[in-house]
Amino acid sequence: MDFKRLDFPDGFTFGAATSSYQIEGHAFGGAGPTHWDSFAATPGNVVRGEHGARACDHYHRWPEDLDLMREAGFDAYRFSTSWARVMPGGRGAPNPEGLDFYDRLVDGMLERGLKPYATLYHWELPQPLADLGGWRNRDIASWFADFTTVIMSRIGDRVHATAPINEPWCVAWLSHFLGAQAPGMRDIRAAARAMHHVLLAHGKSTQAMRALGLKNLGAVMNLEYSAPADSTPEAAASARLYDGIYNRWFLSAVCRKEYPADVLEGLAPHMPENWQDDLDLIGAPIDWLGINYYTRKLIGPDDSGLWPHLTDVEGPLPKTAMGWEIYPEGLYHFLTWVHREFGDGLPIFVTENGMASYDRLEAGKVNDQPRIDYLNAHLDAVRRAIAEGVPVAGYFVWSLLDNYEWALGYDKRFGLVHVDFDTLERTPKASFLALKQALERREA
Ligand code: GBH
Repeated sequence: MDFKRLDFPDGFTFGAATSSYQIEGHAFGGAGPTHWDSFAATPGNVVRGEHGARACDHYHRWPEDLDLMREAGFDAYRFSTSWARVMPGGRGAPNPEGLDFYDRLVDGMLERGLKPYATLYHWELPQPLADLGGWRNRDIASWFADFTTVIMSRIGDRVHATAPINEPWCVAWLSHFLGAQAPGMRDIRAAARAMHHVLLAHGKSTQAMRALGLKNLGAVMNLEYSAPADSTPEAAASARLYDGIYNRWFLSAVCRKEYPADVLEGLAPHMPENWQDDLDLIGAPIDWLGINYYTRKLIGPDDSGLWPHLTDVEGPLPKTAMGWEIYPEGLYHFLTWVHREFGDGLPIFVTENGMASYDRLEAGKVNDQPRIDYLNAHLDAVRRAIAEGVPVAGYFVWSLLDNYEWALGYDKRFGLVHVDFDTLERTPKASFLALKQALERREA
């Protein structure tokens, strides 16, 4: 890597991130069905119909995986808890085995000197709640607050920091308007409701954790840089609206207790009644902001005749295996912009950043130089933001392991550690070894 630990401020947190459904193996330990299992079982939704039933078998191999975290020299591990593992029906009786699992996992982190950063929801909604309308149903905010209380009563005393929901845009827009993730809807009314309810759930969950006396509560947003596809005013307006739906909707609500007017123009007719009354709760104080950043998009108008009239066109920059442009400047932009416009002095974490490639194991090694380059360039953007006074407090690589990449199945590999999905053997890639070297603590 092009950096050493000492190039970052004292106490800067380095970590890696994962999520429950993508690594644990949902078939194990008495977890209930989720809308991701249903989505994956419906032909056409997921590449080869792949699902998370076994995934990386982290459910059984977690000690080995935490050992890898420690070996890399990380300070913190960002993981998520599966609602359906903890409460198989989504509501009602908890599954003791599920609670025990997260209890052991958190202790395992502490034993290895890793700070636990928990995300309570990373996309696998219990199917019984999906059957009741899922994120379209206002009650989801209370169901989620109840789940929050159950899981955090068990592990909250040892967790270092917590965010209720990973990437509200994905939960709401990607899943209910673009149809790309469970439940796979393409419906503006469903989307508008989910856009509001996901934030209400964030607020209620935060409130439940405050009631338990927990601290260090944050929010994790996925931000995507939007650039106009060409030099027309129409493209400029489209890119601006994309930024509104993707980025400003969530940041404005949580940090300013308001929705941006340009997005409301399209969503207001479909919003649940009296949404205004919820903004106080949605915007209750938090302690940190998390940014997941991967790429940028070139945006222009479309001719569908339907709001929001947006389309994206292929950009000219080098791309990852996801087809996503590599654009580190976007991370610099977001760190400085979020700090200036929304942060109000809050510490900012890069809670995810990383790239997919089609890595191959050759003679026991994986040479993933492009990932090393990607991480270098983005960590450089982080350092530039810090040098300008942005309080960036930590950086988490997505991801520790190759894992279930949602609708794209298993062959887009994001891991620092290669996973053979037949034998489940883990092999640290070159990027893991490079990071380990950079993170080494040497006596001055
Ligand atoms: C993260 O989301 C997730 O938190 C994580 O679970 C996942 O494994 C990881 O990314 C890698 O995908 O080209 O039109 O599909 C990132 C949010 C939303 C970022 C979609 C890129 C591309 C839009 N992503 N976006 S499109």
